[in-house]
Amino acid sequence: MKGVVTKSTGSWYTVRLETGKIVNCRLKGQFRIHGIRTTNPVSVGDNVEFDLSENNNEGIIHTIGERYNYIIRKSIKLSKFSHIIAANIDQLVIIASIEQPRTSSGFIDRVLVTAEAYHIPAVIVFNKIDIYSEKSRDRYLSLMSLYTKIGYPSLAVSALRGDGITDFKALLANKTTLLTGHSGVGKTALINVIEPSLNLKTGSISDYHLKGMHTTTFAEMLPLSTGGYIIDTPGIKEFGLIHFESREVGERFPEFRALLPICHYTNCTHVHEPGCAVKSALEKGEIDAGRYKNYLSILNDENLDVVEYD
Ligand SMILES: Nc1nc2c(ncn2[C@@H]2O[C@H](COP(=O)(O)OP(=O)(O)O)[C@@H](O)[C@H]2O)c(=O)[nH]1
Ligand SMILES: [Mg+2]
Ligand SMILES: [Zn+2]
Repeated sequence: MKGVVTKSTGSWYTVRLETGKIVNCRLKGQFRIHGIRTTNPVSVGDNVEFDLSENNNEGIIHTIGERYNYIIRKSIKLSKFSHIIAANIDQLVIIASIEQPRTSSGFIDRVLVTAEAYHIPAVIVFNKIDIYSEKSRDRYLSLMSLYTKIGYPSLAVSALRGDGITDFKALLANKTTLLTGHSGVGKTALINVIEPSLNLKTGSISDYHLKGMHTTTFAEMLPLSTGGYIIDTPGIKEFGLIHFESREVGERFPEFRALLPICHYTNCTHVHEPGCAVKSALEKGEIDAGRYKNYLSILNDENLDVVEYD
């Protein structure tokens, strides 16, 4: 039998069949996956094959399908090991807000760079457009046009008023989506609007404290009635905190990457090198000054204002 792992609690795995049926599974013996040393051999999002036990109420996983991507977090206690947060993710959706709370472009760019590093397509969704001042409205419209031009689809929505919800729903249909964004931007509210039956708790202040208390948090995939899943990851806090090699950062900015072949030096970091195509594009206003500033911050590994988020 085949299914996808939607939840894992360490030794038990919740496996969902195509029919929607849920089977609780365990692993058969020891699993070793080549290439990475992990604390969890099977993660949320893994496609698995299993046999049903004799009494038919539990499964024994014997095969794990090849992953086309996965995101990891270094295990704190055993630094040589990684914890796979989720596998086989179709897209990363960043929920942002201009107000209450404000999401900085530095945060957005850092998440985008991380998504690029994992080869996961990213989409930016501005929520709470119902409360924006005129100035905030100009801000999100200019950010939307900036990111769309670079190649990141962007959407404006209001979980409260319903703007853009049809598009948001269509964006998630039949895909496995990892949602991210600062606490309070309305991730849970948006999930509730498109999937009221889930009835998730929004704006709960205990949320953060609960997370802080548990050392290990497990991701969960929520099935959508449109097909597809949303990954709700309490442990995603560390997601944006990857360390990047300086050579690598420019590769993760698509509009910079496109210009690198024109830079005089093949290993140009676009900072001080003569004949840099990125810097000349910046001077001409063809590269966004904010993006360039955020690029320098990531390059210098400044923490920007990466505050707590989930
Ligand atoms: N005005 C307004 N408030 C919203 C909107 N979406 C969410 N909220 C509110 O913002 C707060 C945080 O929402 P929540 O979904 O818990 O955020 P999360 O931490 O990202 O999951 C709650 O009080 C929501 O009611 C929106 O589109 N407009
Ligand atoms: Mg929430
Ligand atoms: Zn350059």
